Parts: sequence; C-alpha cells; structure tokens
Amino acid sequence: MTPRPRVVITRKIPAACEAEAAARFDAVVNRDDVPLTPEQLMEALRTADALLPTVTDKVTAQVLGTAGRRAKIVSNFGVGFNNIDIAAAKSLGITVTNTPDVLTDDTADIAMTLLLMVARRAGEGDRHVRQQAWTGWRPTHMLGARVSGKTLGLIGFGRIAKAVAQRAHHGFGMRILFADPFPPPPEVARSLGAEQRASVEEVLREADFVSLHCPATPETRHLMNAERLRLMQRHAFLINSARGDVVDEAALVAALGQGTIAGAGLDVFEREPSVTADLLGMENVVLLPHLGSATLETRTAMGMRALENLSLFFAGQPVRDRVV
Ligand code: 8YV
Repeated sequence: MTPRPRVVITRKIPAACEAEAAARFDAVVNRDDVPLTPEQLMEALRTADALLPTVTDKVTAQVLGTAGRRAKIVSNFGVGFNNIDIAAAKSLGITVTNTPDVLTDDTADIAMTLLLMVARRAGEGDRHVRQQAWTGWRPTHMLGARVSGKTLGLIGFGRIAKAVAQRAHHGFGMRILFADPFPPPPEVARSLGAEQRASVEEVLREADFVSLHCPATPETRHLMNAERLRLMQRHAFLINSARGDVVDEAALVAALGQGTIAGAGLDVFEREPSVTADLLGMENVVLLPHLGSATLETRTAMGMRALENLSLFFAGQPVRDRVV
C-alpha cells in the first residue's frame, strides 16, 4: 500500500476538519497553535508532501526555496494569499490554492458589523455601560450617524464587496458606489443598486462610508494614504475588512486625530497582531481581531475546501482553487 500523503497543518483547525484531514492524509497538526517559524515552515516543506498554512505563516521565497523540498503544493486556509510569495511558488513549480466563496457572507457581515458599530458608537457605548459610567437616558446622549439611506463607497467590487452591497442596499437602503478595474456586467451592478465610478478618488469624495475590498498586492499597498484619506468627507467613516497593508496606518491615525474623517472600523492591521498604539485610545474607532471569516460554519467550510484542493491534487486531478 502506498503511504498516504503527509500534510503539515500549521494551526489548529475546526475539529471536523482535523478529523477529515486525519481520515484522508497522514496529517500533522501544529498542536501548540502558535505561528511556525521560518525554520519550521522549511522543515515542513522538506518532510511533508503538502503545507496547509494560514495568514499567520509567511511563506516567503526563502521558505519555498528550501533545499531538499518535498512538498509540491501549498493549500492556503484563506482566500487572501498575500502571506505566500506567489511569484516564487510559480517559478519553483509549486501549486498554490486558496479557499474562495465559502467566507464571502460572513466577511460581508463583519464589514457591516464594523460599519454599524462605528456609526452608532456601539463599542464606545458598550465600554460606557461596562465602566458603569451611564447615568441614564437623555436626548443628546451619544448621538451617532445614521446608516440607512447613506452612500457607501466600495473600493474593489469582487465577491465580498458585492455581498456587502447586497446587505447595504437591499437591507439598509444605501446608495452604493464602487471602483474596480474589473467591474461586473452592468446588470449585476444594477441588481445591487451599485454605480461604478471611474476612480477610487471619485468614490472617496462622494461616500459617507468607505469599505475596502481589494486584495493586498504591491499595487494596493497603502492605497489609503494621507492624500486619499484627505479626499474623504469629514463626516465619513473608513471600514477595512480586507488587509491591513491597504491602509497606511500612521496616516489613518493622523487623519483620525485631525478630524479629517469621522471614524474607522478595522478588522485587519498593518502589522498584525500589533496595532498602532494611538488607535487603542480612540473612541471613534472599532477594532476587531481579524474576525472576518470567524464563524464555526465558515472556518469549517474553509478547512474542508483546503482539504478538497489537496485531495484533488494528490488524485492527479485539476485543483478547484488554483492560484498558481
Ligand atoms: C482568514 C482571511 O481568517 O481568508 C482570508 O483571506 O483574511 C480570513 O478569512 C485568514 O486569512 C485565515 O488564514
């Protein structure tokens, strides 16, 4: 009997996925559940047939180029793959897959959560009650900004942005603007009440809420810099459930401090898990620990999808979610 493929899974994954991995493969799970070091990642690539990493694993060119590599596939647990050097994988002939689709709805829900929380001062209100600072109801207490009927600008209009548009337009009666170099067919945009704008800048000028939905690439790094933050309206809010690199966090802190924008809702950060200290003290900012896809249902579906890609690969069939 040929031995089963050995797969290194870099973090604990939902129990159902771990069971499935054990049933299909000679699976090794990092029980310590702390990010593997570059040396440990290289060892995994040398001793296993596949690596199943997450956003916390920096699968660099150096890691992929380890001498004596045995693994021929990296099955990423996540739709974003900026943790992997794709060019290096391509030149080394390593297959990389990701887990699209299954996390779309939950990530859109977290974008709406951030939007609602920051507009309606929910984090601040929660802290206020817990600190027993609440002295009672009054007509002028903690007034926020209305969400319903406002204009939402989406930077990027892929799967997650469209799911946000669906919720915001059909649920909250919001007007939707978007900028994307690869727009969907006009009828798709129309069904979501979404109007295309020619540039990111045009969206920023018009929107009451700006939500980021582009991938992290060299081109989108610090897309939201000081100059673009200045284009936003003073009453507008920035929402980021995409990747921390898309926002210049120092410029965001300055914009929030100067009142250039009204607030921000952030699920992702430039140097996770570190968060720029100034943000921690700001009441008009909602901070979440990268929870976009964090439901049991979605994390289980992500794990199963990553395993499915591995099964197809080892069966010699085309993988479902090939990145390279
Ligand atoms: C994941 C994400 O939690 O899929 C992504 O791109 O950002 C999150 O949903 C994380 O990347 C898991 O590796």
